[in-house]
Amino acid sequence: MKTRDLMERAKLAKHEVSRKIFEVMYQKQTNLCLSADVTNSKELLHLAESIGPYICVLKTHVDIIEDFDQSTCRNLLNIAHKHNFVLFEDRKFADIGHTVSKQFTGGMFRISEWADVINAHPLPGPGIIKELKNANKRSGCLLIGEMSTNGNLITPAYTKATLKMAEENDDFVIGFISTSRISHDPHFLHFTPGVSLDCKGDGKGQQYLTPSEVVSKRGADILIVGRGITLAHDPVAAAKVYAQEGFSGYLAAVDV
Ligand code: UP6
Repeated sequence: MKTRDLMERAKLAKHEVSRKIFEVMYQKQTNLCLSADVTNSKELLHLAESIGPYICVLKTHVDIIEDFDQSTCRNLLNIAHKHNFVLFEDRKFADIGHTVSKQFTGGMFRISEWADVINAHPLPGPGIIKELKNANKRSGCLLIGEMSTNGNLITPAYTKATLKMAEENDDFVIGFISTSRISHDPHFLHFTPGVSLDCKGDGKGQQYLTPSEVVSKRGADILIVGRGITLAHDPVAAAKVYAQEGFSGYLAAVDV
């Protein structure tokens, strides 16, 4: 990677959303993405409000929220605006183009109306990207090039093909979900899940590395932390620790 300077990377960004993420990372000095995997709107909004000051991105799984509706959505957008972070819906689209475009724009969640960032498995081929892009170019898309889970079927060749697909669609693909740096181009963002200071795994396939391992050694730009924060005795204090460790790791990291 040629540069880790965030404002330099903001200038190189090819999509409005990646530019905004680099700017927010710089303004708030944080590379923490909170994975707010809670099951009701009240808890989601409480996490967004209390952890909001320490994050650049808030990641949701809206389909696990029992009472998600338009008011949840409006409140979440207001909090995101107030605390200056972007919203990432971790829907992991993985179907034929025709289906994903309906899942993205319609149904109960109307993801395209509020999500700044979405993600997709490249498995179905380029049609998935084309149709998501046709449905709504305003959101930026992360391609899942690697996973954090034990025994996942992704191979180096698959990851390489993911990179090629991203490069061919870099007006819409803003980066990757990955556990290592898979592109050396500074305009792409790497989001890394499977981050915990306390655990090595969750007994359900998840594997954890520490913030410094993912940022300094693996070259992540943004660390995704869920239960390490949400299940902590004091989630705000935990978020501050992850944010501090993550960002100091980013600044100290050598180019990889
Ligand atoms: N996630 C992973 N690994 C991946 C891709 N996505 O853990 O390879 C997502 C999960 C969850 C979050 O869906 O929302 O990141 C990790 O949560 P955790 O920190 O509580 O394990």
